[in-house]
Amino acid sequence: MNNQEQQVKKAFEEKFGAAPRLFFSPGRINLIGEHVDYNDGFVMPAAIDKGVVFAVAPNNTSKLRVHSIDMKEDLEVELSDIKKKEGWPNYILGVVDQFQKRGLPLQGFDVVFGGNLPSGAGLSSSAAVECGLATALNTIFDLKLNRVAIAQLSQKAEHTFPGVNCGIMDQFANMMGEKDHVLLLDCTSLEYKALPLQIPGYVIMLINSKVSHSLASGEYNIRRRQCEEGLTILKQHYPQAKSFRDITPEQVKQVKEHLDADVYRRCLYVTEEITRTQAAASLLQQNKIQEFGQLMFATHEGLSKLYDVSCPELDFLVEQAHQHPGIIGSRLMGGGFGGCTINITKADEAESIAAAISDVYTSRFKHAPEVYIMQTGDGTYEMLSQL
Ligand code: GAF
Repeated sequence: MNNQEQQVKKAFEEKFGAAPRLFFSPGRINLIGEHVDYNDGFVMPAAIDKGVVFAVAPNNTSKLRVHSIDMKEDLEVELSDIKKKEGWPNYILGVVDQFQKRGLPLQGFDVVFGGNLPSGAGLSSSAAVECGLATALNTIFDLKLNRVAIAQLSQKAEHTFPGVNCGIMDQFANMMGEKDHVLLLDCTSLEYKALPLQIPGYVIMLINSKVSHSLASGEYNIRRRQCEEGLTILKQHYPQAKSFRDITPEQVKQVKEHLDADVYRRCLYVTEEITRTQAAASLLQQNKIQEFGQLMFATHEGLSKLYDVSCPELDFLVEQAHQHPGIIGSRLMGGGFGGCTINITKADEAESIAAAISDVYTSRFKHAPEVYIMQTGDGTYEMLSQL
């Protein structure tokens, strides 16, 4: 058992005086396909080996009692009184509310949870909390939801309580991830292929700008609304199109004057990114990594100039990456407005490149970035061997 698991288990035993079941729920990275999961596109995420550990047990009361190790706070609520609150409790209460809305019977339970995902880094700690708790409740109360249903329930929980109208990517990667694979996910049908992630001689390096993003700040939901508005107009011009994936960037350009200027740029980005992700999937399967990396740079350009979800710090990190031949692809990852860039980097140069980029970044922004070499991992699981 690693330190994180031991700490969570011990905290549970001390607080609740019972033996819990333990669950691990991972964060995620995404190679390419950004802001297209809620636009019927394709994405290419992977679960990682860092995440959130849950210790959970029924408590024979009518209450849920939760302790967050990272926030050093408690939450105690009657199951009959589930309402929105401020901050982290919403990720818990939203999940409980979704079980109840689906008529799935919960009884009182105790939870302690704690993680090792850097917060605000764009590694989806929110999906890790939602899916981890949902899996634990599904297991201890034997509710028989399958893994995709848990991802969907968790996505809905994020919409209704924290209030972020996210797509399915993060929760799907969290539940369906497979070590050493990325998932090529069709966000319309939820069909997916687990593609082996073998890039000999390269590592996946994240550089955390340490600018804290806040999807809930509203910009994410605004992007989503702009895309919906754009698609409605595009469908009037292209009645055969059911979704963005049936519309080409060229077709968006042809009706530019009918779209609001920002809505036009959002739609152009989305149609380009959907095409790009399909091309990237095919390149990855042919081991054409250099070309794959070029598409990552192109994604960043689109996220920065058309989708307006970058910031000076992320643009700077990607510009720096461009100047190092040892990095073959780089872009902001996740919702944007801060968090990390993802970089495919030569393994034997990663350390020196990280040091060089950290130096120039620190002199430019007066705070240091953090660098992580990522390992993929499995989707949420119960740590059975620890029982
Ligand atoms: C966040 C959301 F939760 C995802 O659904 C996805 O839209 C992502 O931003 C951007 O690709 O992580």
